[in-house]
Amino acid sequence: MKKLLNYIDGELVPPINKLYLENLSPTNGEVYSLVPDSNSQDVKLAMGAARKAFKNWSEQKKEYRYNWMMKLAKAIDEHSKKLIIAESYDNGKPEWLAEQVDIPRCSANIRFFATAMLHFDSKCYDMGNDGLNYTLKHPIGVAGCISPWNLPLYLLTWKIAPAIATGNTVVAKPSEITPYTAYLFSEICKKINFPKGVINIVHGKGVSAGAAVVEYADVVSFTGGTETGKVVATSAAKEFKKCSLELGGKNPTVVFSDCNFNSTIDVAVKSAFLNQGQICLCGSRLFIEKKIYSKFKSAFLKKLKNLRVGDPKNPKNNLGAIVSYDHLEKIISIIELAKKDGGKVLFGGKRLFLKKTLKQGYYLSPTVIEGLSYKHIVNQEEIFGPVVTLIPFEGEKDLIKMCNSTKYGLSASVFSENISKAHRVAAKIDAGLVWINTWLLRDLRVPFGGVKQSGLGREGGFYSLDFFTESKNACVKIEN
Ligand code: TXE
Repeated sequence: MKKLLNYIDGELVPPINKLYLENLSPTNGEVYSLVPDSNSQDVKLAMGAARKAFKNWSEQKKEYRYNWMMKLAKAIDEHSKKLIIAESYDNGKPEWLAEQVDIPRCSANIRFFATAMLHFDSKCYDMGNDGLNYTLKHPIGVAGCISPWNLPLYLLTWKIAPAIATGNTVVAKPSEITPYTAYLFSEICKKINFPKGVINIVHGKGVSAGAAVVEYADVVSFTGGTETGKVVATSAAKEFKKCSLELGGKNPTVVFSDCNFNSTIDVAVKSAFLNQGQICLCGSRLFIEKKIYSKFKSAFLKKLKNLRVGDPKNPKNNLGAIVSYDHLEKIISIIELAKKDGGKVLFGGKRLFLKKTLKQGYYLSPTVIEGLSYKHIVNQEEIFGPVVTLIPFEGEKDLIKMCNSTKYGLSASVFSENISKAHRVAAKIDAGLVWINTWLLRDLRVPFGGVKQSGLGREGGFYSLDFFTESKNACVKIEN
């Protein structure tokens, strides 16, 4: 049985307590590796390595860090096939999705921030004859980067890259549910002799290893559930640590009668079910203008008939497995609650059992529910699975009230060929990101993050570089 290892001070090492957690593949329900069940002792070791490496790494020229990051990105691309297969097997997503999105984005994240750092500048405030102000942007120290299981290596590199580009060093804690590609990433770092101690990866549970990372890091970047985000923020607040939180969402997809109907159907299906609906940006509440509700419903359901759930290795399959048995059970319990409270399951709603080696895998049909009030808990709480609800609306006032009725505010999509109306609605929806006539069209420079209980702060482009640095203003007296 493969035992994964922590990556500390450039070496791959076992947890000090020699304890391991079982790691299953959701594709077949089988344990296929063991993950270090690290605790604060391992995290302290990693923090020591990161602090030791910080002085040299932070004092090097930007070009030095750029060169190492570009070398790392190249090495990721050279190992992409192995990473794709591993990501799919560990998370359950289709291999084609890992190949088209997850893994290419890992090296893209690293290249993007390595180059962004070369253009990262600051302002000067000229006081004429009196004085001159300039702003220095210094790295903070050791960045604690904690990532979730839905886009494992994609989100881990999205945090590590800006942290090290700005001269910080990192102790990262990947999700214990999907640790494998983080482990392969650390093997790649070791293989190219990436400067020791700059990147450290400690595996383990959130309540032990994760909590220790938050406790000992100088700055914290977290992506995960809203409830966990509250725990992380509370811990970071004790020492006024900068803390970036990317949390859950309950994102509206708004469809007006004057939308481009066929393309809206295609995008709405993708937004609902990509990565088995396990993306914080997925459109899980579909608000359909009343006059086209039944037309949209039948076209949406017809489209679902062509969606295939199955072996993640088969490129013809659209959906793979749900990430874990517990998460599968949580989603099914929400579907049962919806039915109990009068919701009508228009499509799916059941676990699927595949054949032969995959029969113990965690597969679930894409599911569509209608007939629940917008205030019902199924329309209020994030499900984070292939389950969407249809809600008719009349008039913008009614629509905005329903869209903004949840505690979340991450993203939204608005479909209408009337751009003034789409813009007006986009401006009124509580969200950090709004797409008009599209979904998940991403420019890495834009501010990425949520409002309300979807998060704190923004990632992306210079927003990330600003987060991982402290601004210092220097003011010089000008002698006349
Ligand atoms: O997140 P968790 P998970 C949401 C979605 C999902 C829920 C749970 O609702 O159902 O989060 O997903 C570590 N101190 N999103 O389980 O539990 C944990 O080990 C420090 C939205 O992935 O929050 C893991 O590495 N760390 C999100 C990471 O936090 C702790 C994407 C996330 O775990 C910790 C994924 C603690 N006390 C899930 N407890 C998005 N917005 O993209 C746990 N962890």
